[in-house]
Amino acid sequence: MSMNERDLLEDKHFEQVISDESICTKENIVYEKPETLLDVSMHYCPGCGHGVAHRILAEVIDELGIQQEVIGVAPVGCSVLAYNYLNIDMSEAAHGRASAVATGIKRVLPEKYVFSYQGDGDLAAIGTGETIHTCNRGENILIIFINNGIYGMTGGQMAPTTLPGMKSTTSPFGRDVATMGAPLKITELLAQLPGTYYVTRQSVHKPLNVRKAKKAIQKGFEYQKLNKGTCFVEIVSNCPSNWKMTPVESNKWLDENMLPFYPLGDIKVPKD
Ligand SMILES: Cc1ncc(C[n+]2csc(CCOP(=O)(O)OP(=O)(O)O)c2C)c(N)n1
Ligand code: SF4
Ligand SMILES: [Mg+2]
Repeated sequence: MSMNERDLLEDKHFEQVISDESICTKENIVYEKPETLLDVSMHYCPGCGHGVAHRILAEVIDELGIQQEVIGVAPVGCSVLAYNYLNIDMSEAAHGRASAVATGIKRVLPEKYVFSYQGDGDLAAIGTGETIHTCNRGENILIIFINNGIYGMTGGQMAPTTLPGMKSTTSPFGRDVATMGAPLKITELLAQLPGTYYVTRQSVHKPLNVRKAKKAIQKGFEYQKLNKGTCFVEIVSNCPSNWKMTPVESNKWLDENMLPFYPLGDIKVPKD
């Protein structure tokens, strides 16, 4: 049998298997694209946590059935194009201003579910003022905060969240706390403010953590209906490209270095 004939036979066999209706049943489906996630290629680097975070956000929106009721605000940073991936109403905000834009949208349309999606440079550097005052006012929005310890989009500069000793393009010998300050644990800080209702830190580097992060986003939306204040979900994430690691190495590094400094779990939970 020639190579060509063998290939044809294998193709035929493959077609038989995947077209076999007894296998391709609804019960056997283990993976489906959420409706809220558009069927387009994402620009994220391979293994980047942004893609996983988008997926679970889309799944929650589908499962709560709020696709027509939700409005998102995209940041500046690698997730600047989030509106191209989520099939919902979205607005763009200038760098750092997403929570202020979300505040305006929620106040004009209080019946809608409103969230911002922001990186650490966006939320904890240029947008520190907006973030603190949004949370202090207790705006009824959900803030999703992707902390990868670096300015991803612009080429890996030091962020407020960069770990002590961690190398970046602007701290090539590692972050020196004496001259560059200590990393800002903005999530713990925001939990102190009376306006925050639910504050939690999660990650998406392992399947169990992905499920927990998804649950946290779900709670953030559910609590929004109670009008009790700001819900804040931090997701500790990776940046394989600027950390200069493979995706697997970056998740291991995250586990061993990011999580001891940014421990996972709820920081503020509703009392009633
Ligand atoms: C006013 C303003 N200042 C600076 C920039 C340049 N800039 C774009 S993205 C970015 C950092 C993004 O980092 P982060 O928010 O952590 O998002 P990531 O890319 O890591 O997800 C900066 C400084 C800008 N676009 N606008
Ligand atoms: S640069 Fe980093 S944060 Fe940005 S898409 Fe690539 S891996 Fe993700
Ligand atoms: Mg970042």
